[in-house]
Parts: sequence; structure tokens; C-alpha cells
Amino acid sequence: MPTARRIAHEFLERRGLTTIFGNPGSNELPFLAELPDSFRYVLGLHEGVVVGMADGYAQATGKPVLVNLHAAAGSGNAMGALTNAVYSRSPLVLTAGQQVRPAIGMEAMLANVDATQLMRPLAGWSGEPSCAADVPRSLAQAVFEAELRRCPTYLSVPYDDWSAELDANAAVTLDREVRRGLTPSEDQLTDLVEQVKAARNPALVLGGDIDTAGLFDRAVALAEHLELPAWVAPSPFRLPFPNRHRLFRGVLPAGIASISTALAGHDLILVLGAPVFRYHQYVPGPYLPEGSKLVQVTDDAGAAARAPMGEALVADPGVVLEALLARIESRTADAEEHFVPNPEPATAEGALHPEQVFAALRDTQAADTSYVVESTSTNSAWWRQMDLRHESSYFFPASGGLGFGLPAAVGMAMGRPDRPVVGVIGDGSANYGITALWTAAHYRVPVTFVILRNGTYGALRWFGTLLGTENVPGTEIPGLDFSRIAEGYGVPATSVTELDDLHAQLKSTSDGPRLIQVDTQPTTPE
Ligand code: TZD
Ligand code: CA
Repeated sequence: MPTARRIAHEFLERRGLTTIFGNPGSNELPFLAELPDSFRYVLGLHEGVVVGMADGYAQATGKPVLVNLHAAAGSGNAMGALTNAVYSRSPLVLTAGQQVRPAIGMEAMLANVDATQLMRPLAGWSGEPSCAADVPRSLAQAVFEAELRRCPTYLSVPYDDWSAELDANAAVTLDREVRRGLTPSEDQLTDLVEQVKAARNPALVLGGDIDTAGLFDRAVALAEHLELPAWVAPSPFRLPFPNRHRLFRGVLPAGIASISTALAGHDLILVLGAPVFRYHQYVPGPYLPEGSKLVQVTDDAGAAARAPMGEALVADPGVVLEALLARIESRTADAEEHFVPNPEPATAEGALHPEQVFAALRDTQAADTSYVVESTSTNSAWWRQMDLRHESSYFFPASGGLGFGLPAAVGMAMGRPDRPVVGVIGDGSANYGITALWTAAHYRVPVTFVILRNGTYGALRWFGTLLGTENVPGTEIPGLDFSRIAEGYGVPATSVTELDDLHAQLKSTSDGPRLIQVDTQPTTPE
């Protein structure tokens, strides 16, 4: 009779979850024993990095990814990184080894006490099989919950379960298919189409889910078809629309009143694939401009339920997008120029301005480069200089939890080897996920890290001016040398201060990882 381990391995193999990101301990070894050769175990040296890499990999492939953590301590280390996976809706299947069943209750070392509660509320579903025979079904549930609800899940498995021999019923799980379809009713579609047709001055607001769902080009088609000005929903974790397109209006600011001001004059605000809204800095005011109505289309029922205003339709945004394209006549203007030219980059005294660094990236890197950005004070400089015309071009930590950028860039490059990957990481952010450098070196992952060294937590300085809390302690980080840190982890690195050197470095290529540290002037995000 097959063991629980054998059935689990076969299930994961059949579902394509053969790349495992992990950092194991004793409780996890029995699961890893006899792992077929078709699996690839990607070792991360800290669990925050393990989850960050898995998140990047999941966002690159669009598929569930298995993560292997060590008991409660490893799970706890993963928790900060998990906040990002929640808001990017990445289907991460976290597994953690539990002590043997007889030792859990008495809390032997490495018992994961109350394991099913440990990762709540970040894990959308968590469980522990009630007996060894339930291991395959529980693992399948963890995968399907992640896939269907697009959320991270967590499964704790007592390690003595893996060698249990199971009967034929346990293997039935292997043949399951679980699918989802979220097509709105005819009435719902007609109603929406009529609202858009009747609108005098509608606007489109697009969220990261549009890019995740592979709808980047279809969103452009819709905007062009109806001549809709397109905004990106605030606090984006992916870019759903080309940022130099003539219909692109920018990333919406993340304050309540600021959004109303930005969208003033639009009688209909159609939000596709985004929460309404991911506010950040508190700027009180009306939720919507005078006289405007908001309709949100999302496949995330939670996002629809918690929005404070507007109508919501819980449906696949792709289906709705196609219906709008098919059922409304084209309003296309005879626009000649589809793309707006790049402005001259700003300059600074003493060090490079971030705009110069971004312009250099834009001018030297392949047009289809995927950028993983974790530099918090350089937002406006980024959007001013970049020219991103391809799907999956831009990724940012979805919860704002730092430590995503460096590992996610590694996972992304592993998940989509056809796309060049550049991590653009602040000198503060880099430290939270720094051990990903080792994984990049060890697996020879072709990824470029550009570290912007301005010696400070720049965004906090800026926030201090908003909150009236200037000159607080704990915001300066002088004395870090990432070129030397990188060498220690096995990643070739250089340090540049001049624009010419930066260009020369960026133009050179490498088939493994490399790090370029650039000294930059502090700037503000807005
Ligand atoms: N810790 C974690 C895990 N996430 C956070 N977001 C913070 C702390 C707080 N924080 C921010 O929100 S931005 C920031 C911190 C520390 C500064 C990041 O510094 P950086 O980028 O060098 O990466 P800038 O461009 O200098 O702001
Ligand atoms: Ca910094």
C-alpha cells in the first residue's frame, strides 16, 4: 500500500507543484525523503526570503507554489513576507512539519502548538490532518483553496504521518479536478454595459489583478476602444497598463480626498480588478467626487464586501472586459501617437538623482524586462522615467512589507526564465531579504540587483513631514556597503557613483546574478 508521502509527492507532481521553496528542519525531513527527481528544492536561508521567492515565482507563473517551513519558528519568520502574498493574492501553499502526534499535546520541543491558528488571519485557510489517512486530502485542500480563492494557505503535518500506509481511498484525491468560472449573468452584463454607454465622461481604474490575470493587453484594447482615460488603482503591486500610453493618467494617489480630486469630473468610475481602494496616507474627505458613481468588478468577494462605497460585481474582470469590448461601439479617436515621450531626468548635487538611474535602466535594459521594485521614496521618479509597455513589467510589495524585492526578483527569474529580471531595491529594503543573494548565487539565477544607496529610510523622512514628526530616531542607515555584502554571499558586485559608469555596468551582461550599488540623492515619493 502506498505511503502518505508517496501519494502526496504524486499529487504535487501531477499538479505541477514540483519547485519547492523551503528551509527545512527535523520535522520536515520525512516529507522530503524519497522526493522524486522531477522535484527541485530551492533552499532559502531565512523563511521571509523563502516566502518572498515563492511569491515572485507564483506571480511569474500564475500557479500555486509549495513552500516548506520549519514548525512554528520557521512559520513565524515567514509571517511578515506572507502579508505581501495576501494582497498580491499569490497562491502560496505553506507546509510546516509538526512533531509526531503523541508529542504534540505535551508540547515537546518543536511541537507547533495550535498550529491551525498560528498563521491566521494571513493564511486564508489553514489545517492539520485529523489522522494520517487524511493527509492527501488535506494537502489537496490546501492547494485548491489557494488556487480557487487566490490566497496563501497553511498545512501543518505531524511527521509520523508521512510513512503511514494508506488504502485506495486516500489516492482518489489524485484524480480530482477543481475549476472555477465567474461569468456574470446576462442581466448583470446588460446593466453594466448600459451604465458605461450612458456615461458622459467615464474613467477606468485598473488594479494589479488585471496584470495577474494576463489582461494587460486587453485593458489597453478596452481603453482605446472606448477612449477611456486609464488610472492605476492606488498602492499598485503590479502594473496593469502601459505607463506612457496616451490614455494613461497615472497611479492614483492613496488618500481618500486625493482620489476624489484626481477623478473629479468623471460621472462613472469603472474599477476592474482592484480593491476600492488600497488607501495609505490618511487624507480625509469625500470618497468620490461630486456627481460620480463607482462600479467595481472583481473576482475577490472580500474586496467587494469591504469597500466603503460604490456598486460591486463579483465576477471575472476578463469576462466583463470582453463584454464591454464586444457590446459597445468603438469611440476610438484618430490618435496618431500612442506613447508619450520621456521627460529629461532631474539631476542632483553630490550623487545621482533616482530619475537618472531609472532613465539609465530604461535606456539600457530590454523593453520586456520585469522590474521588482522595493524603493519607497522614489515612486514619482520611477513613473516619470520608466516606459513599461509589457505585461508583468512591474512588481512591488503588495502589503508594503519590506523584504519582498530581493527574494521576489530571484523567484521571478526562476519562474520565467524567458524574461530579464531587474530588482530595484533601496538600501533600507535590501537588508530584510538580503540572504536571497545566496540563493541567487547558489542556483546561478540570472538577475540584476540595483541597490539605491541614499543612506536613509527616505520614505520615513517624507512621512515625518506629513505627520508632523520630523527628526525622530531610527531613520538613518549610513555605513552599509552592499558590494561587499554581495561578494560575501557569492554575488559579483560593483559600486558606482557616476552616470557613465552606471551606463557601462548596465550595458554589460551576465548569465548569473550581479549587484550594482548606486549612490543616490534622497528624494520624496510624491
Ligand atoms: N519594516 C517592514 C518589514 N516593512 C516596512 N514597510 C517598514 C519596516 C517601514 N518602512 C517603510 O514603510 S519605508 C521604509 C521603512 C523602513 C524605508 C525603506 O528604505 P529604502 O527606501 O532605503 O528601501 P527609500 O527610498 O530610502 O525610502
Ligand atoms: Ca534608502
